[in-house]
Amino acid sequence: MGFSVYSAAMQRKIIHIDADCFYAAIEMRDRPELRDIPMAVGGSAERRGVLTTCNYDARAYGIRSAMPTARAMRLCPHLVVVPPQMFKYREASKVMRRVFAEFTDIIEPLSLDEAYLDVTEISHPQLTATQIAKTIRERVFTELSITVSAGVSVNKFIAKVASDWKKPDGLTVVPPHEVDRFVAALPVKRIPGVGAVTAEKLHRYGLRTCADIQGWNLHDLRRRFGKFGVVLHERARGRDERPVQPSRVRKSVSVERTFAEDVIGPQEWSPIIEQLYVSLMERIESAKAWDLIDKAFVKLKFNDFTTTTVERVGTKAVESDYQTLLLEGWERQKRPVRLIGLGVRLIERDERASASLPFMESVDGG
Ligand code: TTP
Ligand code: MG
Repeated sequence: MGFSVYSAAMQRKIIHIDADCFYAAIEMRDRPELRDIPMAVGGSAERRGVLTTCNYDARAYGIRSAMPTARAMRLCPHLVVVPPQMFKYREASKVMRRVFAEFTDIIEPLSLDEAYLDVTEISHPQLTATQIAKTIRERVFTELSITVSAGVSVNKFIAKVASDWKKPDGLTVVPPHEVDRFVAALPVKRIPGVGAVTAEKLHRYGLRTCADIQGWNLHDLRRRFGKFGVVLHERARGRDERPVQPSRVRKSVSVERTFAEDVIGPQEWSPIIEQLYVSLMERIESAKAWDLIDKAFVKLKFNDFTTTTVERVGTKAVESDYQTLLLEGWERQKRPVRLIGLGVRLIERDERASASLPFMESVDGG
């Protein structure tokens, strides 16, 4: 699971999620007196600090991430600056990722508050990529009381630009048939990777929108912009073949099966479990993960599309443990089942190394 090969004709469905003024949002959540006033998170002006971020009230004054606090205070003398509390942001980030993981395994985190999700395989007419993005936004708000913006489109590039389109608290969908129009009008500085310097250079050549870039051939773009010219050539046409790459450390091995017809309940699923169990064993074998198994887990999706997972310390990849876990999961809803998944959680390789050989940690390097 987690790795997919697409045929050229297959249209991907990518979601990009990015929390709104992330650190500031967490601080405003926890300290209501910081809401509705310009505020920022960062070091103090006296200590020549810089801002990590600021809320949208502060942005109205031209205040930005990475700005020296002293300069921000000149732009807005009543700006309130609070120190960062990283442990809180890490915690919130984990919760966000847990929400994403309820929908797909193909998650590529870019930073604490940002990730790409590939939902090509899990979306279907009753659960479109747009609906998944909506639900994720709602779920994050329920769990964390912060808003995230989302972009939905056919590749990473458009999804990322789209998530920024109606920030904060925005959802922008660029369906396949609108990609060309969306891209043509796009100012070059919106292309990720185009900073102030490149934008300036593009402008000097009269290139202001992606439509302008489309008028240049690959050769000329390469000559003027080097390797990045190739990227410009692609992006200007709305193309981006980069796959969503789940984090390199494999954290689980699993198999799952969606049924053509819902399975009524445990009395029906024995033969299915047997088959799934065999393919799980094969997966573990080919991943050479036998000695990394931490515990067993199961996943059930019910006919109302809710999903539940069950795992317990001490469970192993033996069939009887899966029977027990499945029964426990089913008891939660007692509804017909659309999908069953079996898996094992793995300990991370470097965790194992440091557990058995603590002195190897620095040599191992991950
Ligand atoms: P961003 O997503 O770039 O910014 P943001 O979430 O604050 O605001 P936006 O609504 O525009 O998405 O970065 C996420 C967090 O990373 C941000 O809250 C603080 C931190 N950060 C820094 O510490 N330094 C920086 O220069 C930037 C850009 C972000
Ligand atoms: Mg953000």
